[in-house]
Amino acid sequence: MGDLKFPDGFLWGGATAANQCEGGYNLGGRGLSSVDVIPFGPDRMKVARGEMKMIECREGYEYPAHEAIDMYHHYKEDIALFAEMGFKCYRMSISWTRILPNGDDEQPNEEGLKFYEEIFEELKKYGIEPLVTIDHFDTPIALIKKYGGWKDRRMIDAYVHYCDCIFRRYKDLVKYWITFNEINMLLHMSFMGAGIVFEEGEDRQNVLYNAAHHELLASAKAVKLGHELIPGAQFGCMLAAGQFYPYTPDPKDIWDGFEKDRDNYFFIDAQARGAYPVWAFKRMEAAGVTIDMQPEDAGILKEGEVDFVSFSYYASRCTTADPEVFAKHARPGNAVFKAVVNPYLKNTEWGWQIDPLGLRITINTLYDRYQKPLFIVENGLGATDKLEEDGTVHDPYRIEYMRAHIEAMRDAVVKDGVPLMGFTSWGCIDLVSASSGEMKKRYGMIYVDKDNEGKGTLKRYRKDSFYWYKKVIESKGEDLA
Ligand code: BGP
Repeated sequence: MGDLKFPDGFLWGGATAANQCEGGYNLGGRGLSSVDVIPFGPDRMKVARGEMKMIECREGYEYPAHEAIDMYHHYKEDIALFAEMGFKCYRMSISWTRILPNGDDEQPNEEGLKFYEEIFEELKKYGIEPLVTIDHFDTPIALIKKYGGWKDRRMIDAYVHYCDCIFRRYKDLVKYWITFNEINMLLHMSFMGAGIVFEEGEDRQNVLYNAAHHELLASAKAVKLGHELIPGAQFGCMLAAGQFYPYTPDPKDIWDGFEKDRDNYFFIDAQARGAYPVWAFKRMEAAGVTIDMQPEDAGILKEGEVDFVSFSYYASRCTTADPEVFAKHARPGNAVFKAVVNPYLKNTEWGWQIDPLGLRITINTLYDRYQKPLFIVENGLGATDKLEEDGTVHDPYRIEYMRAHIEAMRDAVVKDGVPLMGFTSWGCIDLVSASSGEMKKRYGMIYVDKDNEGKGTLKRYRKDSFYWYKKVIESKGEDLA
């Protein structure tokens, strides 16, 4: 049994993002950010994808990020609960506009800086290591108005200035950093990922790949600056991962999956290898995409290689080159990644396919490709929970999901020998869903009393999975019963 333990120093924990849990959107001098204007309801996806312009809060709409679960006022209580579960690590993000309300103010907002400093001090009290995402679906509205978000190269300087402010202030408190959350999401949810609203007649591919270029340069510059300012700190990139499987053994399907994986790896190739892969230039050329490549850019990418590769994993994806088969078996609903249904897998209530072995496959693929330490910074099950009258929440389905995925991760570590730095379970406390804006889609091991209509006491409750995960961490992953 002994060899089933994860190594000492493995960073067990949970993950959240400012925009999905913090609330207090207009408090403490905070400026408006992209996520603050992404509404609940039928227009959400259109806005998140950059297909409907909404860069201010409008009458008649509900904006779940404004209050979220009000961690702004509850963080002490929440961190105490994380500590009770035995967290070694807490992944969170800093809200850019809490630090720089207009995104590029010369002087940072002291109240915002203080807020996160207090959080980091609180974590330190319990020996919890923060893992900080610098930009988790978070583009300042003022910069969207000024530059059109990441379409514009000037975003790089604004971002690096933001990094400079937080690196200097938190250099003694934060050792692990992630430059951009799910950087490949820029291709799928362009407003949420990069503050991009498509204009009439604009060449979308051209816009997207230039925005990607800007984010990649910004990431590289941040890594370089961070290494200079915070000796010993480690910087990671972050991928929305999940291998594409071919629907059939037809080589055309294999190639289709291969190409779709490459669309995502494109970003991580640049961040983890410090250069664009050669095929990317060919593909861009074929698609008529021209990147604004300045003479210094290749050097910037090279100097800004990340130390580790982090990723989210919820499901594998399945694809086919045959449009008719694709149409017939397409995943229903407003799926973020276009894919077909894999008949071998079960679905969550939200139609996400459950594939724990896919996690082992993904971990090994990423390690084969990059040979850098990996970090699973998101994984979990979004499900409906029921708060019982006695304050308990019975969530065996979540325990089952987590057990299977932790087992697969353990196989990758113990049997395959992949160096994995840690595992932070997504939405360790219930929070607002990024894709649907719902509270009902709960990932937490801590229940928060709030519903889709925004009603509830915001009181926190321990679910059954809370006690289960505590035991997993205590036993270093050996006891998953
Ligand atoms: C990832 C995001 C998270 C999170 C998660 C779950 O894409 O990085 O912010 O929300 O997915 O997705 P959802 O909230 O849509 O269920």
